[in-house]
Amino acid sequence: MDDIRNIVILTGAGISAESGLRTFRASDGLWEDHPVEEVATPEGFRRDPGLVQRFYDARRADVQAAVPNAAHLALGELDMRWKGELLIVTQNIDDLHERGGARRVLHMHGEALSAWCTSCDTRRRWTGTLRDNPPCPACGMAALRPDIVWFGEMPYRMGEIFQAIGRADLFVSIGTSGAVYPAAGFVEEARRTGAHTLELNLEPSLGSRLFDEARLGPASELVPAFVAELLQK
Ligand code: BV8
Repeated sequence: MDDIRNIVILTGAGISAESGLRTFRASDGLWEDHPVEEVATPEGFRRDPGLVQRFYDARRADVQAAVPNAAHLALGELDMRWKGELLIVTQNIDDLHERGGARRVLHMHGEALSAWCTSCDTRRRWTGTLRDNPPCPACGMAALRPDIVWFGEMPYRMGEIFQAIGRADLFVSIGTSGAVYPAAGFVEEARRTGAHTLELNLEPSLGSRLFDEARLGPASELVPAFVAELLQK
């Protein structure tokens, strides 16, 4: 990994696993016996808004009770010291990257600590619950939903992500199973535009064969070592 200037890092639930936040695979995609696809979809929200609001109220509380682990802290240090371009594209809805010191973070699937008003389209930080349909502080309508990208919805800031990948010399995927698109397709785009591709994961992901290099192990060990390697260059 020589003459690296611009880096894109994709993270998934695995980077927050050691902070105690359950991954999708570990919970074999179920929540209170509901398939995640059922609660994490606009149809699921229309069918049973209370169930979906409770699902995200629980996630919002879990996120606030969790603390960043060594992997988040290492990426925070990288962000503070890296002189070239760096973009951490996370599929996670927790704020552990930010609390770990990272600034250049893009939440492509939204954020647990944000509420979106479907009436006036404003988004704002939200740390409480939504299950009792509180009024939107901006327009007063009881139209707040989790600011989360559900299955079947377009992920956020895709243009920005593809531009960053187009400029990247290094693309690193950390703690994701490569099960969900378009995130799972980013490594192919990175290869197409000539980046070196590296996977750091507990086990091989569905897209492992697409990476130039794969290191297996827990993020709390692999990520600090990777950052130290980069920064000593
Ligand atoms: C869209 C927010 C189109 C919600 C999430 C058929 C084929 C291909 C695609 C599709 C298809 N049918 C439907 C689709 C599209 C669909 C999709 O990909 N479905 C999958 C199931 C096939 N995608 C979408 O719907 C996306 N939108 O396509 O829009 C469109 C076009 C035009 C106009 C409008 C729309 C939107 C997808 C976003 C859904 N929202 N999250 C919430 O969080 O509640 S997805 C959610 O699951 C995550 O965000 C993540 O993206 C995904 C998978 O999670 P991972 O992060 O990878 O976690 P996972 O548990 O799976 O894996 C953890 C990994 O970590 C494992 O590998 C494990 O080994 C490792 N690990 C564990 N512990 C550690 C560790 N690694 C290191 N250290 C450890 N300690």
